[in-house]
Order: sequence, then structure tokens, then C-alpha cells
Amino acid sequence: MEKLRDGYLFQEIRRREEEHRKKYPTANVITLGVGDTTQPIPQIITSSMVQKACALSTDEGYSGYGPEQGEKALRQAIADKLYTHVEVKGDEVFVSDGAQCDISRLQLLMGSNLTIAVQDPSFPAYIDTGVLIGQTGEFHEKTRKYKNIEYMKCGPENDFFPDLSITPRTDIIFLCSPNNPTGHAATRKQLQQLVEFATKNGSIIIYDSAYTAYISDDSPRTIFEIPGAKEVAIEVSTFSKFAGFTGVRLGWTVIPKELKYANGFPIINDYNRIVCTCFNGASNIVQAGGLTCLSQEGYMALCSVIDNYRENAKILIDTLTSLGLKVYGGKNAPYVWVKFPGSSSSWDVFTEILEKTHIVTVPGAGFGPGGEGFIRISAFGNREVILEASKRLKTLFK
Ligand code: PL4
Repeated sequence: MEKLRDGYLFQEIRRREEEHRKKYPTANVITLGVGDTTQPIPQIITSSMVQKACALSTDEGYSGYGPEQGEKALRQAIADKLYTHVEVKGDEVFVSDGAQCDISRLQLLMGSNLTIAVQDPSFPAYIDTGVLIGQTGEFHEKTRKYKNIEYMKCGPENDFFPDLSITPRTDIIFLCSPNNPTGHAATRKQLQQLVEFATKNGSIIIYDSAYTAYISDDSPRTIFEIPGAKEVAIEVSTFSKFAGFTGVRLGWTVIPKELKYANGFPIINDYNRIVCTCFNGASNIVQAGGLTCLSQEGYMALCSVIDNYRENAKILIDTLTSLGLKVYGGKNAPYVWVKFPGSSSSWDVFTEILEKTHIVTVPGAGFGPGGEGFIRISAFGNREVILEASKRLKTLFK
């Protein structure tokens, strides 16, 4: 705990937002910081949860603890509907209360005595949970990096994908695609290189596909589209960004049976043990909602919500580009990643934007030293808010 840096990034953003609201009590503060969904969940999905909840009040409909790994029907629906062109089996899917919790459970499975690599910048939970479990050494103030963690720089200069020719071997490689915060979706070729790299080195890839529903080009939707990936990769994902379940809480992890330790023992057996020991299964009400998300009608309703966020991202990209800024992301992810001119730190730019426009963003440095000089803006607002934010941003940079 003592090795953890500052507060957790998103807590710090919320703290600064609250301070700002106290300082300017009448300001109309716009929150495009923490990547939280804002649009209502389609009624067909909430109705199924209501129905399930009501059934719990009946003799026939009551159920208690379910299988720790998730309801069989939901595991199979995830395998069938979200892994359509690849072979993922229902019993390789572990349903959970969210990707963030799964990342922690995977860290528990892996333990402290190993090395990890992360994209720089990346979602801070990979590093912070690594610190919690004791994988890292001390934090170096000068480099802003932890000892024992391999930071794989991802910026415009390398198409936001790690240069594997200079990346040392680690036991675990965290890769998030589409990436939070840069919005870059790894191409098929990049993922093939990664799978080859992990195979050669005997590393395990933990692939976070939380934003896969936002991919609008032909980038792979899952690491399992890459031949050989089932021998080297675990995939973590979530209903949060795809179904607006950030508060409802539902996610899953795929552990292929082919993934084994060097001694040939299947990792899925150990993960099953962890899940049964440290988790008692996702809420049965929520799992009913998850199943409806994957029905044809539920899925179509969700696609229109996602399209709406995509359009928001386009509005933000157009606004910022028209101001002459270099803008990345937003096409395959609900985040816009903006490079700011000058040498101000990204926390200073964050403060300037907040002070002058009352818009909360996230400073790039919060995602690792490679994020310095950038700001992340979330497209998860509602349309009116995004239009108002665009208007205010124009006044800031004109
Ligand atoms: C705010 C790449 C957001 N309180 O909701 P989950 O647990 O299923 O998914 C969490 C998650 C997993 N993987 C990736 C993510 O980006 C997220 C969510 N990230 C963001 O703004 O970057 C919400 C963060 C949350 C937190 O503290 O992390």
C-alpha cells in the first residue's frame, strides 16, 4: 500500500471536480472525465431485470447462490454471440461483476513473483493492482515509473502500439484494445506480432476488450481472432461500456482450455479455484439483464446507444481538429485523445480547461508517463452536453 502513488487516478479527478464545484457553486460543470456512461439502458433490458427480481418473490422463481462461474445460459450466449467467428466455448467464459474486479482476480491468480508489461499510457488499474499484489519495486519520482514494470511506450510515433523489437520479455503482458486512453484499436498485423512475441517468450497476454463494441473498422474484436492466441491469451471484458452497465455491474473473462503453465497444467483450473474461493457469482438479476442484452432485440437497441456515443466522439474530434489540435482516438473508442501544444504538464492543462470552461477531462499523465502532453475527453455525455462542451472548448482555444 505504501508503494502506491497518490490517490487512484479517478478518485483524484472526482476530488478535484468536487473542489471546483465548491469554488464555483453556480457553474454548470460538464463531466467528460471518468468514462461513465450516461444514456438510459433500453427498456427491454431493464424489464427483464424487473421480471427476474419479481420472480424472486415467488416459490417457483426464487433462486439463491448460483454457479460462481455464471449461469450456463449466459456463459453460452457470450460465447455464441460475442465470439461469432472464433471458437470460444461456454465453459471457458467466467461471468463476473465487472472487468476491473476480474483484473484484480487475475492478479491474485498470477501472484507477486513475476514481471508485467503495460502499454504506456494505459488504464491505471493494471499497474495499481500489480503494486497491490506486490509485483513492483519502488516508484522512481524522476521517471514516474515503478521498478519491475515494463512500460511499453505507445504514441503517434509508433502508431500507438508497442515496439516489440525493443520490449524485454515479461511473464505477463497487459494489452487493451481499443486502448484506454488513446482509443487505438490494434490491427490484425499488430496482434499477430504480439501473439508471436508471447509464444516465443512463454508470456501470457491479458487482453482487455472493454471497448470492442466501439470498433468501426476491420480491427479484430477479440484477441482470439489471431491464430495461436488461445495458447497464450486471457481476455477480460465487460457489459459496462457496451450496455451502460457501469452501475449495474456485469463482466466476463475468457480462459481458454489450451492456455497452460510451462508444466502443462491448465490455467483455467486455477482460475476456477480462485473464482469459487474469492467470488460468489454475479447477481442473478443482473445476469438476466445480460442475457437480454445478447438477444437480437436487446443487442439492436444497444447498437443505437453506441452509435449515439460514436456521433458524440465525432463532434468532439471535429471541434478540436478545427482548432488546429492533433486529435487521436474517437473512431474505435469513446475517448478522444488530444495532444496539446507547448510544454505545460497535462495536469496544468486539465486545470486550465476546468477553470476556463468548467469541463472535467482526464490529464494524460494519469495513464502513465507516456500520456504526458495529452488530455483524454470522454464522449459518454448526452448530446446537448457534448454540443455545449464543444462550444466552450472553441472559446478556450480561439
Ligand atoms: C472508473 C480498459 C473507465 N471507477 O466497469 P468495469 O469494471 O467492467 O470495467 C472497468 C474498466 C476495465 N477496463 C478498461 C476500462 O477503461 C475500464 C473502465 N474505465 C475510465 O474512465 O477509464 C472508468 C474508470 C472506475 C475506476 O476507478 O477505474
